[in-house]
Amino acid sequence: MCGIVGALAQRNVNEILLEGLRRLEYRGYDSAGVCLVDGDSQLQLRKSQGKVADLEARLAAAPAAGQLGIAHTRWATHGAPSDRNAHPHVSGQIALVHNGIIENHQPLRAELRDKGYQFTSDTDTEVVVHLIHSLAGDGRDLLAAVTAATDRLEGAYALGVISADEPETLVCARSGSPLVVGVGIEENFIASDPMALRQVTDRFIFLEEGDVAEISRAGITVRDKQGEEVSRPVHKLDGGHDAADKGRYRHYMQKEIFEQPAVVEATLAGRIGDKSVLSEALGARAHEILPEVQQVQIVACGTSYHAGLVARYWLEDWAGIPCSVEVASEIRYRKTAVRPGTLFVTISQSGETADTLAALRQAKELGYLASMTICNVPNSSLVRESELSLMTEAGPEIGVASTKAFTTQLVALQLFCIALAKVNGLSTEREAELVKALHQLPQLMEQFTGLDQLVQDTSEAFAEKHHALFLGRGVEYPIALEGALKLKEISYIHAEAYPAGELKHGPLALVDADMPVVVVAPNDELLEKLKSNLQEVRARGGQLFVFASPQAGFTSEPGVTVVEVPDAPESLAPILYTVPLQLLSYHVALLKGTDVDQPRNLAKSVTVE
Ligand code: HGA
Repeated sequence: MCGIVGALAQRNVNEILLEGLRRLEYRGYDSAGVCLVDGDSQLQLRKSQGKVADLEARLAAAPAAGQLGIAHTRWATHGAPSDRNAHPHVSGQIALVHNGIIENHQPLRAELRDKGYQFTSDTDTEVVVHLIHSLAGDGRDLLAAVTAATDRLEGAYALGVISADEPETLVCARSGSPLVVGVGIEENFIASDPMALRQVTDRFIFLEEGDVAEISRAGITVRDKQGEEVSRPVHKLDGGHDAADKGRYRHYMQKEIFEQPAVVEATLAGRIGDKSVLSEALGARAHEILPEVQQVQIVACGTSYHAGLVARYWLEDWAGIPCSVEVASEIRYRKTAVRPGTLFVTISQSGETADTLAALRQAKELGYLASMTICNVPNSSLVRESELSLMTEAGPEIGVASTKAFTTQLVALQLFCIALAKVNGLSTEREAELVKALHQLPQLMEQFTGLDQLVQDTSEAFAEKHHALFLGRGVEYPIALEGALKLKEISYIHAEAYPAGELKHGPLALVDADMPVVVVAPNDELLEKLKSNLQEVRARGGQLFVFASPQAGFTSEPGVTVVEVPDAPESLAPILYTVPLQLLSYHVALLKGTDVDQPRNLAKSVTVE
């Protein structure tokens, strides 16, 4: 998704801005741009469709320097990816970068056209810079003009704005899209993600909804929605991982798959004792809230939604608590009936997923008992705005296709489900059994990543295919969904997942010798039923690829390839069986030569609706 970086310093900030953009590249984008105010108080604008490297080439051909500047990576929502639609956008002496969507851009555009403004892009963003310009024309300074403009905007925005007439000021504002201020010594910065500024500071102010900030070299003034000056805390973020390092791996996605044993261990650390989930695991308020929970509503998008679907099986089975799971972009736009005692649970890697965040904000008005988030980024909007939060300790995830974030979400969800089951009569023996399995998880995860070569050999059968089916039953059905999503995302092969029992109600019509059918087949009570479903596929010439342990009793034969996986406790199967499916999509993508870490049309942390 779009990235914003801005800086005001006593040195040339061009390289700070470019390094910031490079650090945001992993999110997926289609164009990049920078605008600096030079020593003669002139705007120096350079933009380019394509990668940050293309922008750098443009800067090498036409250098620009300045002590005040803004920069952007764009992921198009309104208007095709192109040089002219790339940000920053300029109106007179004012330049602006924007993340988000301005929903009332059409009436604003008409109004501004009537005033004589000419539009040079197809973006919703351009209306904002002309609006600010028109308001500044009424004698307002940049801060006053931006503040007045935000009153007219509908939708979501994070804005970074500069004016060549005010070379000592950087103004920014946020509503619905994340923005932080990086605090330096005699220099200050803005970014849509602290990661962009880690090379220049470790101190950050997280702006809140409706905040407008005026930044000079010496200080930062924040005003809230009501225009009142407010003091926002400065957070010191510790070192963290340097996400820019792929180490010995060819792709971030590959690195992240192989990190899973370690990050799963980190997510469990300090949260489980010998035989029980530690009550502190879910945060201080869990003691009061969990006993009141009578129902759970999980809301998420994409891969996180699949994690939620898995949790439903665990919650209903272990805690006897009814659970619904819904994608955020749906629930937020329908009338929902909320029963008393319902806990609202969001799941998101970034904690900034626009639809999930909007659903949480809406939920606050709807009478839910409380909210909880499962999230990978401390201090993100979802964490700050939820009553309970359970962090996944996956570290920065750079590959657009989520891997380690998903498996750590499953671990965190399992801890949550056990904790909730404990207050709903889960026996100490059963808890001890589940916790014993969790202790084995990092080591088993290691064994499952060790399937790499075997899966690589299997992947060759997929490289020339145009479609694939993924089957699972019970708790493995969401894992089949996740496997199909991974294949779609990075190899662009059309893949669908079905609960195996649904085959005969339609998808069986698709099965022929050209249709590889991937089956997630752990040794559980649905195994025999699953085997019957697979007979239905074989009878139609479908090519089966079965991921199963030796105990499941499958043997490879013409038309059936069994990928043998280690035996594992049933409660861990969804987490572990995910790994070979991730490896499968990775190896198929390698064979197809696609951009594994930044697949076409997709972006990381989807901060627009
Ligand atoms: N709507 C703007 C910005 C898009 C964005 O924030 N993407 O993540 C545009 O299309 O340029």
